[in-house]
Amino acid sequence: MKLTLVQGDITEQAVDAIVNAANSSLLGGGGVDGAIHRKGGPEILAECQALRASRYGDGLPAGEAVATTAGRLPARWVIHTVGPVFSRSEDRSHLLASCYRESLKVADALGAATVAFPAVSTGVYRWPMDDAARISVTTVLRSESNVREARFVLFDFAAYEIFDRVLREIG
Ligand code: AR6
Repeated sequence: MKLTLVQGDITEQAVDAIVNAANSSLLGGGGVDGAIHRKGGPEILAECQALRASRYGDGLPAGEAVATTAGRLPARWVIHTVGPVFSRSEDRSHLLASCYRESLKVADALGAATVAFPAVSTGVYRWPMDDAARISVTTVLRSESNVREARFVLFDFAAYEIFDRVLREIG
């Protein structure tokens, strides 16, 4: 698997699947989640509501992932994953790593060859970017997957620089 980095907006990526940093409700929110639902249109929310009614009555747990249509976005699918809220008193890094592993499993099941990831948990959920970059890059590099390209899409240049440095150190 090739790991690439770009600075940009994940909703504009022409890949097979983009990953959403969702919350357990699957019913939308701010940040990446808000942008995906706004630009992708109501079809995404309709599928999320159906998933709540069928498989996830109590919500999607942190660390898990599930796919829907991408509606009007250039991608074919949105893979919704729920990152952990950062905590100084409890190590939740296994849950953050799980978001990337489970998203890649869902991508494999879909037959997606190209997948774009945001920096899950680094916005509203307050995970420090440097630590998140380390966990995310390590997990993706170690994952067994048929995905050809895993693309990290960093919203601002500061985040891009951090991922770039971590990738040089680890990759
Ligand atoms: N493209 C790429 N990255 C983005 C974009 C975008 N369009 N918009 C923001 N980011 P966040 P979380 C970056 O808050 O921390 C929502 O309300 C952003 O700069 O979207 O996992 C959900 O419904 C940050 O680095 O996700 C949940 O309630 C990163 O994406 C909660 O936020 C993630 O920030 C999830 O919080």
